[in-house]
Amino acid sequence: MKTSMTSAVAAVISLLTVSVSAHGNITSPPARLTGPGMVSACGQTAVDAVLKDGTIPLEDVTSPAVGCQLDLCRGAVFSDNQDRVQTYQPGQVVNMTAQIPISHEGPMNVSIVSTANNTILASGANLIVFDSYADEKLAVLPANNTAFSVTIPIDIAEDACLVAGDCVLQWFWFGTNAKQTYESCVDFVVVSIDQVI
Ligand SMILES: *[C@@H]1O[C@H](CO)[C@@H](O)[C@H](O)[C@H]1NC(C)=O
Ligand SMILES: *[C@@H]1O[C@H](CO)[C@@H](O)[C@H](O)[C@H]1NC(C)=O
Ligand SMILES: *[C@@H]1O[C@H](CO)[C@@H](O)[C@H](O)[C@H]1NC(C)=O
Ligand SMILES: *[C@@H]1O[C@H](CO)[C@@H](O)[C@H](O)[C@H]1NC(C)=O
Ligand SMILES: *[C@@H]1O[C@H](CO)[C@@H](O)[C@H](O)[C@H]1NC(C)=O
Ligand SMILES: [Cu+2]
Repeated sequence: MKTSMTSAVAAVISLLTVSVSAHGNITSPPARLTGPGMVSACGQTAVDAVLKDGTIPLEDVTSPAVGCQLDLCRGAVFSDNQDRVQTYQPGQVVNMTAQIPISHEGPMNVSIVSTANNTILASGANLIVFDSYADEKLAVLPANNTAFSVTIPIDIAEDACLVAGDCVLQWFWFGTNAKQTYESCVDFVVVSIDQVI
């Protein structure tokens, strides 16, 4: 009995060890990943932390180098993600999926961020907003926590988001009590309908 008890405890502990380091990220569309550009900006230690847990909160990224922009896309940079750029039209509905292995209740939004200045584009603010997201008190999360959609604004400035790397759809979630921030970014360009035709 002692042995099976010990191994049961060990199994629980190992489960906890695994799950403690898994919180959330965007799984579709393809979101920014790490690469050599992020190693240059943030350092190998920070990148190793993200590689170890792709759902890590900003606060747990180890020893980010000075100049690493963790508060933009968790430090991931465009140069590492040039082959992941999505093309959207104004008014297009973009389906997104997230994984949330561990919940921490708090606000979430997806907004268009100008990467040049890490500022939310006026027309792209709060394309979706949850005042209360990832509530661990719920037995099951609402389906829209992990599958939702945003609409590319119809009135997006004509000269905004024309160049790949300029704009990201940033998923932002803050676990209020946990004080943990999660970010994933989808690089995209907006083409007008005339350009498509
Ligand atoms: C999301 O996390 C998984 C690990 O669960 C990782 O494989 C994947 O690269 C991460 N994606 C992003 C966009 O961070
Ligand atoms: C987006 O999701 C909706 C609702 O789940 C679905 O009806 C639609 O086909 C999806 N669109 C794409 C392009 O996958
Ligand atoms: C929406 O997300 C941005 C980051 O893209 C964040 O700065 C802002 O506080 C969020 N808004 C709310 C209401 O949580
Ligand atoms: C941030 O940069 C974008 C793109 O260059 C620009 O449209 C926007 O006005 C800038 N916002 C601020 C607050 O500087
Ligand atoms: C998500 O779903 C819940 C329950 O189904 C609903 O009450 C809530 O308004 C939805 N939130 C958003 C932002 O769509
Ligand atoms: Cu946590």
